[in-house]
Amino acid sequence: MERRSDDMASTSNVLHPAAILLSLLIMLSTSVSATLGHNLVSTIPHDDSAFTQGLEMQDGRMFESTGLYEHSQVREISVEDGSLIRSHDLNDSFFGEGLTLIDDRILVLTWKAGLILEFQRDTFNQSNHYNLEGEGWGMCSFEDRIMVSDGTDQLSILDPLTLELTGSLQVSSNNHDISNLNELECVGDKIYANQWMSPFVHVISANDGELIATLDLSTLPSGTSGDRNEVLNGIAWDEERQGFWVTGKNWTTMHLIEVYETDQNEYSRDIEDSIFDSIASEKNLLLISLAVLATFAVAVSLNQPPPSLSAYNEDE
Ligand SMILES: [Ca+2]
Repeated sequence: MERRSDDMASTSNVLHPAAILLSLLIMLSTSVSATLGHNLVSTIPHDDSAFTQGLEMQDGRMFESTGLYEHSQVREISVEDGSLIRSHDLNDSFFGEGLTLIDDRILVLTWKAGLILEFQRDTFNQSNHYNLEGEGWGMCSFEDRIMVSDGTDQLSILDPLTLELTGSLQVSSNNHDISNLNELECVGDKIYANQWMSPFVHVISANDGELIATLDLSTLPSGTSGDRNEVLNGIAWDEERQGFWVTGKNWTTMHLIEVYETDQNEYSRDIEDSIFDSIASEKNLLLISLAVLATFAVAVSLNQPPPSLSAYNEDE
């Protein structure tokens, strides 16, 4: 025990405030999410009457759900040219939202009706419906669970067979406002989430809800008139092409993009910027850190261990 006390006292004499600040910055940087880049691979037409709410691919086929009362549909569209293959009108009383596919079932959310509608994938005949608590915004599915957004920063988890609520996933981030999560895409162990009224797709860990990265798609052309409601919404992973199809509400185009991590220099700048954003947003931590720095600076200038360590030695 005495040996350990000596080590700690000795170490305290060589600690420099700059080293402490560096450690603080490294600590903060570990909680910062990364920024992703994208390449535009190809573009196909998108029906500009489609108020896109959900987009998903299965076995090379693309399915879309659309919203607005009296205009909501579930659709299959050609991934080659964007043309409509088949569609089915939802009841006029339903405002369609996101969709996902489980085997040969298409599940379509309704916004405020408290229902999830089920259609047969190959006929679009409605085969069932399920109750949903709260609002429905976006939906995607893994093999063992369905994820549902409701416009908050929390996702509901449903059983893929019964659609009963089995849990929830709180999405967390130190630096970003991640409310208004909307259309979803489940890929691997991640959830890609459109954020309503923004050009951002947030990449979320499906395991713990932590925000991993954010994709900024503000440079993609929408072809819209600029109506504020015609926002980016709709993301579907294309396994064959190893990219994401993305579009928006009433967009005239749909884009296939490749997603990549930004280059090292740009990534470093993002991290540095984010670090200072973190410091600004974590005022309490900064104040505590300044107090620690002041204490150690005084201790070093007096060439003696800080009071706390002196007390520790005396106790020993
Ligand atoms: Ca999707």
